[in-house]
Amino acid sequence: MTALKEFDSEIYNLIEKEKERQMNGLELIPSENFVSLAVLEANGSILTNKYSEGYSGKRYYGGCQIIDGVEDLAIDRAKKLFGAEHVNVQPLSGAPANIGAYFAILEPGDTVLGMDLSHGGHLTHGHPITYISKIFNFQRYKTDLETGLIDFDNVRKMAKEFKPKLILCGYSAYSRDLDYKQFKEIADEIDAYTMADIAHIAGLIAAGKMNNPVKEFDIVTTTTHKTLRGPRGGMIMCKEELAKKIDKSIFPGLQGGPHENLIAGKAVAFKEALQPEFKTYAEQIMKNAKTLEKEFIEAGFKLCFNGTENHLILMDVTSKGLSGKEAEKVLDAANITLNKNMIPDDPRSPMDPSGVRFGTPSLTTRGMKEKEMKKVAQWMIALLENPKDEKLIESTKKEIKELCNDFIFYK
Ligand code: DSN
Repeated sequence: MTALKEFDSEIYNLIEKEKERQMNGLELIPSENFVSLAVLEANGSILTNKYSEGYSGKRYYGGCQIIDGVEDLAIDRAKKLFGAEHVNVQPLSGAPANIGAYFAILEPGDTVLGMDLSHGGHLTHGHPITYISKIFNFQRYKTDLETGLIDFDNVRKMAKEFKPKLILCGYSAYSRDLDYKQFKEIADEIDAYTMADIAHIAGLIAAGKMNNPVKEFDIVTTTTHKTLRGPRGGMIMCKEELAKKIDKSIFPGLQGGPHENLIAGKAVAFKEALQPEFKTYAEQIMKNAKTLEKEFIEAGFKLCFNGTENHLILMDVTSKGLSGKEAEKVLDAANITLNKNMIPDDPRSPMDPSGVRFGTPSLTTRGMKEKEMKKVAQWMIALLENPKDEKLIESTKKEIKELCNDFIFYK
């Protein structure tokens, strides 16, 4: 970054500091990851200069012949990766992907059945604070508090009662796999569309480690930067018969010019995910999550949804006398980064909820395995059980730095 360093040392220094933070700490936010240098180079390339509103072969700007090739490659690779009939790689992120999908198939006032936020859903799945909740009528189902699974009898009951035009699944803080067939059966009974938001687990699905809704569902949305390990961005996959509606909804319905440098980054990440090593990576993410699960259960912590079948864990910390905010703070002080999070039917507020959410994609990218996960869990447990012990915080921070030195990802 010589040009940046020379021209803007303030931004350069902040980027260097952030790199140091990322490398000297344990990144456990389950929606984050470390992209390869190849992805970074594509993201930072001269493709950022180009306007290309429209789609391949039908652009509103001249000079798009090369850009078409970039976007076509991204689409072809995504189709291969997920078995999708049609792919739109232009959504700027997960929220526009979801909103674009709604506008493609719904009319204002239509009903959508989605998951409650505190049970693992997402803001864009209809939380009352969002603008889309003023346009569509969102009804929210929940998980079964005993089993941690989706209560399909209740989903069916709600589907019959509210007659949604769309049934939505796929979540941001849910740690179990999903039975997409059951959602599809219920949707077929009431002639509703099906949509899955696989943002968190896309990499695990691409690697064949979790159930894939793409064949059965009408629409599947995702971000590209979580377990899929690509650049920040979104993507929509759908059945061929919805292709035109989806494309029109993203552009010109919702967005302007796509960010082709990021689309190139997506193409590179998809190529990486098509390699055999990516399967090993996805498998290790899940093994690492299972290792954390075991350690926390043995230490008497309460895991929501009865544990994990993917990359993340949602954990109630109140039984240890802490709130999610306090837990986040003490771990942060020792360079362990995760996020406070609501737990199902949380009696506390979103800014100071009962739980924390953490996961293994970033540490697995750095090459950490079960042995390191045990250490990570032990550090976390000791800190959560002794949150006021400043000496412990300082010594843990030092030990973490030593471990991190053996797993530097960005030199
Ligand atoms: N903000 C993302 C997450 O952390 O899960 C979802 O959009």
